Amino acid sequence: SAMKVDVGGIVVHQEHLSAADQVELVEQVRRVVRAAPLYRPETKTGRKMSVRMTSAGTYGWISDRKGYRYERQHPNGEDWPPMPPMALEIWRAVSGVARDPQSCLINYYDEGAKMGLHQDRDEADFDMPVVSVSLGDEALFRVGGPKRGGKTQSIWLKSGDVAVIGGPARLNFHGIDRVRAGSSSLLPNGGRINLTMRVVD
Ligand code: MD3
Ligand code: FE
Repeated sequence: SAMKVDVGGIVVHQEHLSAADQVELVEQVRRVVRAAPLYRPETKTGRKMSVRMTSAGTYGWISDRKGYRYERQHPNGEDWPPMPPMALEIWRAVSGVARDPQSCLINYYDEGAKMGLHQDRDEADFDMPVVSVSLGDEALFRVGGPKRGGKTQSIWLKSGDVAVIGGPARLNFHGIDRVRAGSSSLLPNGGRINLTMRVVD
């Protein structure tokens, strides 16, 4: 089984997915993206995020001029497609909880995309963990404590890594500083995909 490392209370299962499993999961993600296209969410202030997003499952995370929240439909008005079966399988293997996730957020980072330090607080029950799967180019992930401005630690997340965020780390600030373009050949057009599974309500 994979090597586990702890970074700021987040358990990263390095190389959790074999090369063949990564290819299969990317195919399942492509099926979602064909039905629910990636788009760049707007923030309240009208700026577009650099990360492209879509979702699968009962709920998707969205942001627009009204703010951010979970919704049952893509901004195009259609229900989100079913969660990729392999994503659900990964959750069941590593989450440590009996409930299944209700949302799988799909983030796509091209060269230059990043995600500023933030907390994930849009879910009802912070006792429920978050499970994240990295595919494609490596990304410099940063995690701090539960207050903005504290010390942070960084780790390069690589294709096939699975991170489990639970317990006290669940409300820690975190973000993606940058993506190392060309570091993986998994995605034909390069870039990075991150899947984030959550229980929402
Ligand atoms: C640490 N995504 O979608 S996943 C997000 O790589 C998000 O796309 C990043 O942060 C990405 O909200 C990081 C790993 C992750 C997810 C949730 C966390 C780390 C976390 C919640 C609390 C602390
Ligand atoms: Fe987050």
